[in-house]
Amino acid sequence: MRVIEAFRESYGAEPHGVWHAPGRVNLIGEHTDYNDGFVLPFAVPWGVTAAVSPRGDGVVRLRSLQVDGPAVTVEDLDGAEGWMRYAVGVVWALREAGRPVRGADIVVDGDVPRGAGLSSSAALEVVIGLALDELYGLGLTRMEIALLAQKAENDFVGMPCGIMDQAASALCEEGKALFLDCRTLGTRNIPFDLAAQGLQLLIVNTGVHHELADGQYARRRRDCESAAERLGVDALRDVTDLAGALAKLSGDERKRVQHVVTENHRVEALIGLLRAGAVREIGALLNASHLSLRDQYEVSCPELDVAVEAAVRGGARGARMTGGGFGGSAIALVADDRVEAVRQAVTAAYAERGWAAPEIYPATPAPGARRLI
Ligand code: GAF
Repeated sequence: MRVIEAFRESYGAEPHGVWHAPGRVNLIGEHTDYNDGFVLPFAVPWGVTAAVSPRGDGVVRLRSLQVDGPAVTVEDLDGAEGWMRYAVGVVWALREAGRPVRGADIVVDGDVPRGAGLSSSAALEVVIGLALDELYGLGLTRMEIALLAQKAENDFVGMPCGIMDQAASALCEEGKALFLDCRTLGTRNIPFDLAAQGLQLLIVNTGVHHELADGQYARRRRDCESAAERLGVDALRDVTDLAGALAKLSGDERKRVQHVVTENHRVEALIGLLRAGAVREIGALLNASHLSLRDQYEVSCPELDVAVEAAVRGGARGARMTGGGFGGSAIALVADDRVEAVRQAVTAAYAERGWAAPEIYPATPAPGARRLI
């Protein structure tokens, strides 16, 4: 295993163990997690693998096989830079929580496709959290690991994300999607077997990330919080009379509420269809989610819209952007015999606009974080 060889080469010893945590796609329930709402992600077969040993001092040494150069020694966690902040942020969060975590030697190897928006950062946080939990005998639950990973991202990296990505990486199961109530943190692993129905879920990786969009995520959060305050509810999850709420709001707040409230209903409706064995019928909900994210939440972009429209035109049963938006990936639910047509339709639509061809690959629900060795 590459990560073990690199560990030996960097630190002159065998790692105490090797762990893996996956990235995720979100089937539905977008921008609902920080509104105390519902999400339905599943783990993808790509993620971050980490070889880790504990250290008796407070030092963290880190190396990534995706970055040239030798291991970096971090003595002062605050001084860590770039990708390393996601990893040492977890050490910081554990110490903040009063956990007796000293140092660690770490080598990571990631295979989440670049620019895909499939949560490689959450995978990195969760794999470090799981490794340290086991190496230091902390006895944390999977949800506690996810919450510490989220705290690292919120308070150490400075990205105000919700809990979805970390929870998906820590708690998903093979062949299942994870229903998560982001208020109660209750979860249910729901069978999501597409192959049995002659279906595939294609990921269309636009490969773009619109830099101008940075800061938009935090702005959307603020829109939601100010709307909740105006409506006198703790979170938008609590809006029960949508028409009444919309009548009290205007502008961006009105649009954001329209999205969040209807998106929560779409998650529940989709779960109802899965329970009824009607996975072929979920396409309309995916399409509606995309339109709502595009027009009400305003987090899509031309590359995502073209991918979704072309996929549907090519015969997908439904398609939508997935994740935070402004680039990353779209997903398309496609019958086996339409996969080639959808692939061609999306590729042609990109070529017409002079855009680089997007990568398109099927995703099946993979297992969540686990120890490999
Ligand atoms: C990003 C965030 F990290 C998640 O918490 C979630 O809000 C998502 O965007 C949108 O649904 O992935």
